[in-house]
Amino acid sequence: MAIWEKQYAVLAEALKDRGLDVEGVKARLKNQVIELPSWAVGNSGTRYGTFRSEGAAATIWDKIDDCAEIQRVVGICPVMASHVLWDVTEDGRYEPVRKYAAEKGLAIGTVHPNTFMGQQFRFGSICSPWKEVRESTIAHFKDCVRIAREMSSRVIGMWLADGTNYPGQDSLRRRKHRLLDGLQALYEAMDPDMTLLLEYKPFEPGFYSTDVQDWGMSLLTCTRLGPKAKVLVDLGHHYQGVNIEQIIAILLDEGRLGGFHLNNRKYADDDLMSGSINPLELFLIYNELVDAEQEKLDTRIVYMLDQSHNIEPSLEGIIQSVLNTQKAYAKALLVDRKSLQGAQEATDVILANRTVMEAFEQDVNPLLAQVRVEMGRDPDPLAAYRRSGYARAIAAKRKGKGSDTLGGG
Ligand code: RM4
Ligand code: MN
Ligand code: MN
Repeated sequence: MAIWEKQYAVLAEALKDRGLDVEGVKARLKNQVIELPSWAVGNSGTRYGTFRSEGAAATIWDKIDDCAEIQRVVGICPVMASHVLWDVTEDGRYEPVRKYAAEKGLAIGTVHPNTFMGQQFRFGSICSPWKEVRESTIAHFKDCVRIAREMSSRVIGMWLADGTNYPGQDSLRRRKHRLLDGLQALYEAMDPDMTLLLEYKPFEPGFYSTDVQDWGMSLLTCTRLGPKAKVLVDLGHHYQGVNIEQIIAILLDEGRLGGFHLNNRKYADDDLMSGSINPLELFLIYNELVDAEQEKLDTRIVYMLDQSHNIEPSLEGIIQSVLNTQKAYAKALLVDRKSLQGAQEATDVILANRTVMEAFEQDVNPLLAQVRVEMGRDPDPLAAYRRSGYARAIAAKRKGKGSDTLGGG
């Protein structure tokens, strides 16, 4: 018997004693889904440069292979998100992408249009004062709907780099009108069962103003557009000290939380591995999600990683992020909600806080190992990946073919 098996037996016993449905917790952990972004498996970096890895994926086909390998070891990532900018096919057809992914056991998730890379975007995309750019961006949006259909994706993920650099550069109100007009055109082109996820970001590349700068602006825009539009929260897109879990709670309550871009940061939009810098914050976010789940709110939410693996090997960084996120969810599932509610109603601040922290402090590794084994996976996905020799195999096979996603070399 491995040590984790003994630890799992003790933990399961203790949780049952507390009246927790351990089988139910395991079932929910098995149903967790995290989308893998196609672009994260390739070489990615910072604006200062990219450190290349031998064997990094260069084509959409390589990316599918890599995501399938990650899924083989983690078991909760059967979906790959695609970025139209970096995932172009040789002939502009995307039906073969869906087919190849399906052969590898993957579905295609969120489709991301390109609104930032290209000379035409100097003053923005749909908010640009240049009419031709607004029109060509809308035409691109419509093409993204076609691409999504061909790949059987039902979700369009929208991040706009639109903003200005100097006071007076453009009319902030007119830009707001252009924003709504552009998104309205996309919204109308979407199928009735498609969802539009609108991401916000406080600054960069615009350093004076950003057209969708915060969750308020995203929510306002989504409300104007209609029920198919929801807010996407990228965990790196807030100023320091912002209480992200409270934003999550509010959006959940309003039925407008559509998706996450999971990553972690120390300072700004650092795109570090999910749960690597502030695991408590990730846990508290999941605590709100579990709370909403248990109160039967609408929790059809897309969880996607959006990270940049600058120095660590990409696939290992992604696996580690998946495991960290899984851990946060597992801990949140263990919160003693009855005691918590009791303490809250009795205004017992200390006990309420202790109840939440006890779940955070719980070692859930044995529980997750058990879940993985029940799913036919290795209890330690990272070790399984390292043992497989996959990194060596792709380095030999793709020699000299790597390409960069972000940051130029
Ligand atoms: C942004 C944002 C978007 C991503 C771009 C490249 O900061 O996170 O999701 O598509 O970067
Ligand atoms: Mn993002
Ligand atoms: Mn970002």
